[in-house]
Amino acid sequence: MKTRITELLGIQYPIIQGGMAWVAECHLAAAVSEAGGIGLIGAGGAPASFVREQIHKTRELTDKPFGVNIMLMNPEAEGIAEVVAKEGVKVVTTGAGNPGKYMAMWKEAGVKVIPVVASVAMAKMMERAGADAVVAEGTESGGHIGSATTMTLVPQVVDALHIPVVAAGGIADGRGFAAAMMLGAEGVQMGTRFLVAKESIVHDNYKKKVIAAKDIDSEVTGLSHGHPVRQLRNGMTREYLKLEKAGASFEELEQLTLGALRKAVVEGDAVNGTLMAGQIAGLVDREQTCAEMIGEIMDQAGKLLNW
Ligand code: TUI
Repeated sequence: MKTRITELLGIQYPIIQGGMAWVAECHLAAAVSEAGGIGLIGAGGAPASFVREQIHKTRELTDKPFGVNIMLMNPEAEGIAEVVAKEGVKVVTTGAGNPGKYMAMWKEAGVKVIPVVASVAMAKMMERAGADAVVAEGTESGGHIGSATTMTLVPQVVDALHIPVVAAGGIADGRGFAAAMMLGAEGVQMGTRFLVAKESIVHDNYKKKVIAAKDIDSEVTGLSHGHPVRQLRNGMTREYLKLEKAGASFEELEQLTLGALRKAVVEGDAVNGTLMAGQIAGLVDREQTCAEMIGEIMDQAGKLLNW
């Protein structure tokens, strides 16, 4: 299967693993790359030294290309951007901001740049700034989200750009993959399905919640202060939404969420932790290896698309 994304990244299948903070570390990234997609190390809120270490560990686990995702709200984003250039990783993806100021440095280092965008305006800005591709991420996604749905965003971004577009948000099987291709995407990015991979270090309590989740089990917190985050409904979201409705300040709400993602991923606190997951969690029903997941998806998509 060949698209401009497989060519750009030198990979077998155009499947990018989402750069999930705390979740996407060397084991998951290497497993996805070994399976023919491209794995990412999710820098999240980590320091640059951690990211460098993770790059070295991933290189020990695979000879295949992999990348780094930088969450641009991280105060250490600049240092991480430099590590990515110095280490010469294959590709960098970015989220939650505009990576324009790092673009020249990355291009000079030969790093492919694929910003994650949630609007046509941002997508066009990224193409003008020299991006190699974009990920158009719909509001179905887990974590920090925009407002447009994948179904509406992807074809509009495809029409507005010349560079290839990767679809994200609500994709977890071969049908979603095939649908994304029909919308004009040349690859997909998936987070929620890989969250429950055998190679994912996510605490079992968290994985079980994703596997048990039904179609309407996610909530969006933080809409009132402009940082909407999709996560599974639990004690944390109930408390947050109650405070948010009562007009709590950003600082007050921050207190509640501080460290909550780590609490869910590392400690397995499924009540007070933030269980970030996309709306497609209802479709994700078992733990498998990344190779099994990718094999199944490509098999199903291949039949639908007559490859
Ligand atoms: O970044 C994501 N998803 C994320 S980041 C994250 S870490 C976090 N942890 C706790 C609380 C909040 C966040 C969890 N999930 N996805 C990519 C994405 N980027 N979605 C939306 C955007 C985006 C939004 C605005 C990209 C650019 C943008 O532009 C704003 C600007 O600066 O012009």
